[in-house]
Amino acid sequence: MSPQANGDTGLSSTIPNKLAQQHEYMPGLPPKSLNTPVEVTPSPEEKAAGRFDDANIKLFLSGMHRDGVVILKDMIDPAHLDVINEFMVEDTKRELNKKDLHRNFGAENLQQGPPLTPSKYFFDDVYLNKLLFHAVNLYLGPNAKWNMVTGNNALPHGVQRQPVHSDAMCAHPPAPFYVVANVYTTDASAANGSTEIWLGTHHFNTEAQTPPGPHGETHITDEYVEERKTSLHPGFQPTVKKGSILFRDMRLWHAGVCNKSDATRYMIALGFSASWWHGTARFRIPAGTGVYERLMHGTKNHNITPLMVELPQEEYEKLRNAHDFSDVEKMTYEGEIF
Ligand SMILES: O=C(O)CCC(=O)C(=O)O
Repeated sequence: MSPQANGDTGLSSTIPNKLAQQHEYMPGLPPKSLNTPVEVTPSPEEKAAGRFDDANIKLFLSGMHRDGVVILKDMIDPAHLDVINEFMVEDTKRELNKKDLHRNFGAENLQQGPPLTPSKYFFDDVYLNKLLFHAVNLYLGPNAKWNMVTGNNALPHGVQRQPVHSDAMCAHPPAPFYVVANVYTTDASAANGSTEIWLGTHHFNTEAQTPPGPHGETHITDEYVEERKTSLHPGFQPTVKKGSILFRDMRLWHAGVCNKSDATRYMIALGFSASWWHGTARFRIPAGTGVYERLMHGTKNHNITPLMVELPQEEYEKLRNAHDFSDVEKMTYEGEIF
């Protein structure tokens, strides 16, 4: 393969040869210089078994360790996401009527949890996706804890973007300890505000972050952002088809950017922690609705432990769109030393 075909121009002649060899060894792994995330597409057999095969495991882990993010393609029935999206469009109208509505980082970005009830909104391929659970265990190790269910809404006609930030706003080990599975309920791209991501930045820690603000929030310092912008790996907005999952290491730099389209861009976020990470988060579910039983049953034998707090339905509904994680949904921010 020529260096041009491999996307690696401007390098010494021996390096493209090495990259070509690497590409033959793992065809699905785009050269690092392309600044493109790995896409892993499960076969019908892998979907039926709920397990990735060895070739896809190799590709997935290579992408995650190199880039900190991978797109898991065609994991969810798009028709299920249409149903959730329809709910979220109506939910957004209700949210926008609220006084003092919180906007994440001051941008046109709302925290909104997806509906878990009534059961017509609870889809197994969204919340109990065996391939997703397999990916979580491959990356975080066995017995991962599932402790976050939330979502982000990039409102139409956005004009204010978020600062580049990492959700791992604490001193953490230089190892995978938390992942977020982002599920867009529509096709997502630069046209409608897909999340800006910065490949390879999961290797940074607090040295790249501003001191914590009043709620513990930090962002990436201008100095680090500017330097990265001029590197081969600036931030960009990926194209993610409805039904695919953007699987990212929590340490990855990213930002909610403007949705310039006319329609809401909604994205579910499911968060999983390594079993050895002592976060105290739990996600809220409505009590007495069967959601608890369904989640316990659906995660059994999949090495995933859901950590939940059951709330009376009314209270749950009030808190579904809570934006702060300072209470039970607090994720990992407290850090830990042991
Ligand atoms: O909605 C998005 O695209 C990302 C939002 C985000 O990163 C945040 O609110 O912290």
